[in-house]
Amino acid sequence: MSQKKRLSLLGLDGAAILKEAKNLLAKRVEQPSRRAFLRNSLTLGGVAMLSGCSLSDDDNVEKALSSVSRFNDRVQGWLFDPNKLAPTYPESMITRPFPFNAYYGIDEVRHVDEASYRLEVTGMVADKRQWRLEELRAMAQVDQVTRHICVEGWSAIGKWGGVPFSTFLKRVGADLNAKYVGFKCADDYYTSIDMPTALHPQTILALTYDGKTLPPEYGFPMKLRMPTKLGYKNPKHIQAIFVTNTYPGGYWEDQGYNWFGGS
Ligand SMILES: Nc1nc2c(c(=O)[nH]1)N[C@H]1C(S)=C(S)[C@@H](COP(=O)(O)O)O[C@H]1N2
Ligand SMILES: [Mo]
Repeated sequence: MSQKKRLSLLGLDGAAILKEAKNLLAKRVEQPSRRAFLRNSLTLGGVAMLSGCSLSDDDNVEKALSSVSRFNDRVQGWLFDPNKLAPTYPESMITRPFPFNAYYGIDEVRHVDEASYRLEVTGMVADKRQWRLEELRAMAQVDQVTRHICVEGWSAIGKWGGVPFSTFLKRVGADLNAKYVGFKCADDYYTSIDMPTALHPQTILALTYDGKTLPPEYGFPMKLRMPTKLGYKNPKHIQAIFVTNTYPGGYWEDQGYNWFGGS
């Protein structure tokens, strides 16, 4: 995708960014450490992807800095709320079609077979038995319309339904004082979250998208949906869930993305 396209997806104005970049360039003499900061800072992981430019050129560095900081400002507003609840939206605001994203292209989407699928639950839980999808569908379901935000520089509103994750964790007798909940996926993806986020009222083990069984591209048979976290923290195609005190990391997190990734 071109840089212009990415910026326009962010609702950013290229000309305005250029102007800001020039101002920043003018200030460079007074702030020699700024570029080094941008290059080295892990909290700006994904900066090159977001801006679509290589960080080898002064102009691009400042453009990237500017677009990232504006995107971050907007993201803060979407993720952080005084009530600690992420915003919800009317169904009329659902983004159609909803974007697909993974570390591979859509032609390589994993197709998990429902008949043989079993969700594994291990670690610090009392009940380590495996779950069939039907058993999860039999539990009380909720749904919510929330915004998904990807660090690559796009966001979209979608509707996910499923079991509140806190209900599930209590049902399997998880140690709610444990530090982490980790996820292994049917592709090579993996991630992990802190226990307070796992127990957050808007964190759901999603079985549906837009009122229908979660399609393969959005993570069949299930994904963890957390509107308080960035896209990469929301694992699709969950195969195993484990509760642990040992830091499990994550696919992108181990490559420098911020582990907390949200509010
Ligand atoms: N199993 C798995 N889960 C994943 C990913 C992935 O590559 N594999 N990508 C993550 C990222 S970076 C994003 S933005 C979202 C995309 O979800 P979507 O395809 O429903 O938009 O999935 C997240 N969960
Ligand atoms: Mo993402």
